[in-house]
Amino acid sequence: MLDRRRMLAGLSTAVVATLATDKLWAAASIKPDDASALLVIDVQNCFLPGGSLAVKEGEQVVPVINRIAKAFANVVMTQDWHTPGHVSFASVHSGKKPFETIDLAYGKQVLWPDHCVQGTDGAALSKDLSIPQAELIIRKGFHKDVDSYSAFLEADGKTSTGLAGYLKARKIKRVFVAGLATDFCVAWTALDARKAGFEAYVVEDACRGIDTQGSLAKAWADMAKAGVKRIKSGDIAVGA
Ligand code: VGL
Ligand code: ZN
Repeated sequence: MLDRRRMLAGLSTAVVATLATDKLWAAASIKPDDASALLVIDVQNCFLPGGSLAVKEGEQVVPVINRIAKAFANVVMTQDWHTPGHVSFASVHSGKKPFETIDLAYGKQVLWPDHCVQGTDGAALSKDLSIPQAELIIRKGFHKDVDSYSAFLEADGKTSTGLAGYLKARKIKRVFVAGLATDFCVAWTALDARKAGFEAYVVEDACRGIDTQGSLAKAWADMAKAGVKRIKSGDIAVGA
């Protein structure tokens, strides 16, 4: 017969075991497979400290991305890649300042400081990224009159970058999105990934946001509604 003390001891062992199992499970429950791709969005000098559109704490995503990238056989990086005098630059709209908005033929456009001009050092990927296995670098925003936050579709909502076709041809089913900025290029990429039929995960601590006019809260709400999963880098199993 079990006495009360032994019963309690047995119970607490079971509780501890359950907690420990839960914790291990939560610590690294997602194992990227061959049908998974990491999309590293716009980790470019312009968005890093000293850049013309520096994202607060932007540099902090780099070590996190380098670490999780080890878990991925498939990595695509993006570069915001604007023409000089791009329509998204406040400097080409007289009387307008960065972070104000204007109405363009395709909808509302936030105006930005000049950034990520083709071929400039500001448009270069961070030299601290270390993802030698990355297979594709996709450039976007290179049409002078159309912006492109999303790695899939330009802001006109119809011009494709070709990324969905590439990923489908490579038999990718799920994408993990990281980089800059959470509320613009990361969010628009994750939303378009869902629209194109991919499972989409955003790795929260591998991203940082700009947060202008409530954009960050809105982006998370839009992503939740679209079925984008919000995870942390610790949820991804890296290494053996
Ligand atoms: C981005 C604003 C303008 C981004 C790009 O990478 O999130 N944001 N261009
Ligand atoms: Zn841009």
